[in-house]
Amino acid sequence: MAIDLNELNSDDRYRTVAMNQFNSITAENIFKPVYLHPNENTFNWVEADQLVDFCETNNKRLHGHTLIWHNQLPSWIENFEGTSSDWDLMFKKHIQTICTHFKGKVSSWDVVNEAFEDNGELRNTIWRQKIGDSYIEKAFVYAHESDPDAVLFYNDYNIASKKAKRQAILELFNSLRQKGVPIHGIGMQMHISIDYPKNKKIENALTELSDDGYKIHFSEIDISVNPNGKDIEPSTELYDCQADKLTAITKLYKEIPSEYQYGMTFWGVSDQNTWIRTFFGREDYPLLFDDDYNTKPVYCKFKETL
Ligand code: 9MR
Repeated sequence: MAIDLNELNSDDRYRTVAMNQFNSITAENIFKPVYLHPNENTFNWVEADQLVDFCETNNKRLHGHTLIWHNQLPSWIENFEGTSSDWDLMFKKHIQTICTHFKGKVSSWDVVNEAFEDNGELRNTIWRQKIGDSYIEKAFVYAHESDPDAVLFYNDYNIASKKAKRQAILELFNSLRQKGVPIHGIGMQMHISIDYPKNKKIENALTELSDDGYKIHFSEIDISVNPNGKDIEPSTELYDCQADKLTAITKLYKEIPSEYQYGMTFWGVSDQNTWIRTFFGREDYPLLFDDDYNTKPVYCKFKETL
């Protein structure tokens, strides 16, 4: 599950669920550059290390999200001035200081997040503008140099629904792997809804990625029951559809060879914590637990399917 450290520290219901119901943790925000690397020469480990302690004490696997992304960047990176080799050095130091700090504590990293557009073109991020297309390859090499045991992922959304995006991702990473670049897996975020994308598309994506030898992490699951932002009430019917969707994708996930199943991570615990409500400003109930931390039908059916 994705954890919000403030909730973990302040809400006993949240903490109990986090401790008892999940075996793998991703920080929803505090491992992102704006939190970990607020100034060029300052790294802030305080919150992240608290989460490391929580994971060690409670025997949870910790997944790092994310080293390189175009969002949640500190302003000093956005305003950094220098040649492309200055950028490369800064980028390398960012990645390597973080990977070295968490070596042996973080099992895996989303090394690069959301580098592709849905149409398959490379997103024109600040990293690409300043370092060039090779920033993706370099990020994996640098991360691996600092922590050779970490499992390294590329992470993105719409991998099942957008074929052009998936093909572009596979084309790039297959060619990098042929050159020996250490990329071990692909994170399919799975911000989906009760009827989109169709299960067949999810199945095709799982087959293509695992056939090409990538571990697959369902890295940010939530299942919207109200993607179009209508006025709704949570109903048994909607909750059952949500339970059916999660059951279907879980079964598909379990069909890929076990060595390629990295895990399934939910992007939050209770519906009251979901990013969807804040980000889209709509009513939605996408997670396993309701606003009062009661289990929902989707939780019960998921447990039966596991
Ligand atoms: O859930 C995260 C939310 O709290 C942040 O405000 C937001 C900032 O962009 O990022 C959210 O998490 C994103 C994740 O890091 C990458 N994939 C999409 C997620 C939802 O936006």
